[in-house]
Amino acid sequence: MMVNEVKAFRDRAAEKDAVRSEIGFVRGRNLQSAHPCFAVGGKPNNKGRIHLPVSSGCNIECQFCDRAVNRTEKRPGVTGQVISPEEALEVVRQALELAPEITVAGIAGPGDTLATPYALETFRLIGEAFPHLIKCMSTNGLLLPDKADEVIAAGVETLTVTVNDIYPETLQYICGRMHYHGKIMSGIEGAEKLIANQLEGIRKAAEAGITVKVNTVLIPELNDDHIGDIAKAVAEAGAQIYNIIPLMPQYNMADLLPPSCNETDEARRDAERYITVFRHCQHCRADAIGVPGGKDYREQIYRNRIEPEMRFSHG
Ligand code: CLF
Ligand code: SF4
Repeated sequence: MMVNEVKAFRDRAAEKDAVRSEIGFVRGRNLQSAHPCFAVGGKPNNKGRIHLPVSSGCNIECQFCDRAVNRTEKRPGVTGQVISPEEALEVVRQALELAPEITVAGIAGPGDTLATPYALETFRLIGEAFPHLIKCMSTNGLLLPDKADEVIAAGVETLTVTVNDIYPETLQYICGRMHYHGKIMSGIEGAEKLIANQLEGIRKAAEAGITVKVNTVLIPELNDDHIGDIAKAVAEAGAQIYNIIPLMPQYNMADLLPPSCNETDEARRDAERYITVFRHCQHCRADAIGVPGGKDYREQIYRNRIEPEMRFSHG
């Protein structure tokens, strides 16, 4: 390599290191190496997470979402069972014996974590019993401004908010009806409320020192031509990392085509102009246990308590 090439290579490496160290720290641990979903760069970090399926209820009706109880599907919103916060403690204890590489206790459904009180109750219990685990919550954000103080008090350290659009004209066709403060909202009015609450919730959480990631489901012909705008808005609100999940066509979007790999790559490049992009997402089930993409221990842990198959109603 010529001297100038070596210098350029070193500059690029230094820039990447700077971005990684900006992702955030939890109790002195760099999330880049301690949390599987905050590992930016070319390689995953081989840390594990346990998802605790304590939250079955939801307060919105994403038009691609089909929550289900079964043992076979590998996608978000699916679990083999719903457990109580107390049962979650025993599940974590067993999982850590089988998979000590687990560093994160996450709650990602199968519904929304703030629509019912069980996720926050579980985090409080986990914080007492397993203080070394990073507490990670995923939410649609509708109730985040209302519940931010409780989320902070429960010790949540990393938070994912799913923001599928920042324009109500398109979001209204993605988020469906929502139940908010005893009222049913839909159309532009509902979408505006969801966007406002998500951005306000991200601001509150980030200001409190929680590291915020945003997930966006990439939906052709709805949000695919303005992913950069979404990334910019959530970065300005305080999010530090961004994950684009290609649409898995289900429910009222079952007839849509998912985006191609090229379209997904293009959306990631669009987002990367504003925010660091995470590229190792494994579209985890709500009861996944282990390193994302590696061996899953859920069958071993839940062997004796698989519930009958069912689908949740959107009604
Ligand atoms: Fe779970 Fe999500 Fe926390 Fe990770 S998953 S709540 S941030 S601990 Fe990770 Fe799985 Fe992708 Fe989610 S690979 S689906 S981004
Ligand atoms: Fe499904 Fe949307 Fe509710 Fe998540 S927020 S459980 S994707 S309807």
